Amino acid sequence: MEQVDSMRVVYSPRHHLHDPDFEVTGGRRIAGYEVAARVESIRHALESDPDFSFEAPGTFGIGPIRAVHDAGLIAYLESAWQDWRARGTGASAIMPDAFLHPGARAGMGDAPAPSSPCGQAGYYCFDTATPIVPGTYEVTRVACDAALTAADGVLSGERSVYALTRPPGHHSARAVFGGYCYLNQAAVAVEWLAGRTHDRIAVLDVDYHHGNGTQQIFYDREDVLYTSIHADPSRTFPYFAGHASETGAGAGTGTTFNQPMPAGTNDAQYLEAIERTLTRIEAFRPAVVVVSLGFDTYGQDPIGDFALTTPVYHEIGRRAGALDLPLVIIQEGGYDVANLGRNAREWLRGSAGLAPAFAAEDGVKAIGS
Ligand code: OKP
Ligand code: ZN
Repeated sequence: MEQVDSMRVVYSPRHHLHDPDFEVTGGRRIAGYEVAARVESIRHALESDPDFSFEAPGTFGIGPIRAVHDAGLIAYLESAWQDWRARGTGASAIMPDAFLHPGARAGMGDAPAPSSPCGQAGYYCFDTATPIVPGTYEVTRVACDAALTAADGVLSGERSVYALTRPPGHHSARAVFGGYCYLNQAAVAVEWLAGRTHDRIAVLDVDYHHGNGTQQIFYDREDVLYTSIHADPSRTFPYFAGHASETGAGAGTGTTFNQPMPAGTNDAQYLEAIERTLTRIEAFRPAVVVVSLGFDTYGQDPIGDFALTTPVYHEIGRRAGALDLPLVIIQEGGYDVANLGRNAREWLRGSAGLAPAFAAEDGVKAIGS
C-alpha cells in the first residue's frame, strides 16, 4: 500500500458549545461521558503528528440532512432550546420524562404530535442520556458539515479524510434521536455520497455500540451495505437492535451485517470479526466506505466491556486501508479520554499505511502476524 502525504482532519472548535453537565444512565444522574475533552484528546494527539493536517468544515446547508431525517425531527432540534427557555421546566437541559412507547398506544392508531415541551421531548428522543442544551443544534449541524467535508474530500480524490466530530451520530434514526446522538452525520454522508456517485456505499461501524440509527435509515436499501461489530444488544445499549438476525428488508435484504460480540472480546476475536466484515464489504464493491469510528471498544473504556489494546487499532486501521477504497472516517464514541488520542492516532496511521506511532505492547505482537 502506498503512503499518503498527510491525512486531512476536519475539525471545528465549535463542538464546545454542546456541553451538557449530566445524563441519566441506569437510573442514576451522573456527569455525562460524552464530553468536549474527548475530541480535544484526539486533536492534541494528531496536531503533534506531521502526518495529519487540520482544516475547518465547509457549509453544506440543510439539504443533505433533510435527505435522511424526518422534517419534524429537524424542526424540533432546531427550535427545542428556545421553546424550552420560553415555556419549559427551567431545567438546564431538555430531557424527556415520558416516551412514546409503542405499547402505550397499541391498537389505538397514531398519537397526535404533542405540543408541550416535555411531550415533544418524549416524542422525538428515545432515552435519558441525550440532553439538549443551548448549543446542541449548532454543534450537531457542524458535525454534519464536517462529515460532508470529509465526503467531499474523497470525491475530490483524497484517499481518506477524517471528520473529528462530536457528539456521535449513529444512534439517531430517521425520526428519533438518542444515545448521545442528535443528527446522524454518518448517514448524512452516506446518502450524500450515494447521490453524488450513483454507486454503492458501505458503512464500517466499529463503535462498541450498534449503530441502530444508521441501520434503520438504510435497512431497505440495496445500494447501501451497513456492517457493524458491537457489544451484543442482549446486554448493552441500544438493547433493541443489532442482532445477527437483522439482515435488511425488501430490496435491502442482505445489506445489513451485524456481528454482536461477547463481553471481554479481545484483539484476536475482534480481528476475526473485522476480517469477516471486510470480506463482505469487498464483495459488495462499494465506491466509498464510510467508517463510524469508535474507541469505546478499548479495554479501559468506562462504558464498554471489550478488551482491545492500543496496538490493535493500528492493525484494524491497516486492514481497513488495505481495502484500497476511499474512506470517509467519522468519529463516533470512545470515552476513555486519556487514551482516545493515541488510539485514534494509531487507527488513522494504520489506515493511511503509516507505521505505528507507539511500540507494540506485550501480547499484541502475536495478533498482527
Ligand atoms: C454512544 B456511542 C448504558 C447506557 C448507555 C448511551 C450510550 C451511547 C453511546 N448503561 N447510554 O455509540 O458511543
Ligand atoms: Zn459507542
